[in-house]
Amino acid sequence: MQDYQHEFVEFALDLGVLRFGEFTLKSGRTSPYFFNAGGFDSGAALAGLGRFYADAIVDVAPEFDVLMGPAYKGIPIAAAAAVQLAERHGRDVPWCFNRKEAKDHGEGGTIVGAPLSGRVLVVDDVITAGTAIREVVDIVGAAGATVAGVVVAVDRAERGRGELSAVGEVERDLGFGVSAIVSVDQIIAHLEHTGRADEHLDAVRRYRAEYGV
Ligand code: OMP
Repeated sequence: MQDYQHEFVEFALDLGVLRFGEFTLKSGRTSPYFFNAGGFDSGAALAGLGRFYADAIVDVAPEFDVLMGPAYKGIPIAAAAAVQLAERHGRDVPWCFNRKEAKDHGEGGTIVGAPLSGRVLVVDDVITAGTAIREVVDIVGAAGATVAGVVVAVDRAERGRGELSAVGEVERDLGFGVSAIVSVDQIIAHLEHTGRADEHLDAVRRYRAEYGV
């Protein structure tokens, strides 16, 4: 595990973005932990988030023509990552996001920002069962563009539709890679290493054993 991954888990814990309790997920599963990207709710928090994504993009993302943040939670992530790619890495990349509902006046359409064309790097918050990512693939495909890869903050490493992991299924079915700043195993390793959230560790391990791969 890299230093930046430890730092990212600390950052998310400090901001209460990574929290413990009882949460119902989109998949219907009841999880003892949750990553709420909406909790990066100040300028400094968003700048920090953008740095982690930008570092991860430089580190692991494939070549791409445009950065895309799916509505809603991907939008500030794409904006923050684009800023930090320019500021810290000297890479001024085009970026865009989609609207959930098409607009029929003004500039119209569902895509805001740079044209959604060519090789698209999608940035989003979390992958659990892979549903959200499959929806984005449809949006990108409808624009005549191709998803080159996906970068998320957290890979919960859970089963997708079958016995494979959600990431494994997406990679097999859709033919691009999904990378994460951290996986749940790295979160667990960080908690074990630091002793933080010690009282929740067993519940997270049990959940991982039940739904993980
Ligand atoms: P899937 O579509 O099942 O992959 O779930 C991913 C989505 O669930 C994310 O884009 C979030 O909207 C939401 N989510 C979180 O934000 N944080 C979590 O820790 C877990 C989920 C979730 O519901 O699975």
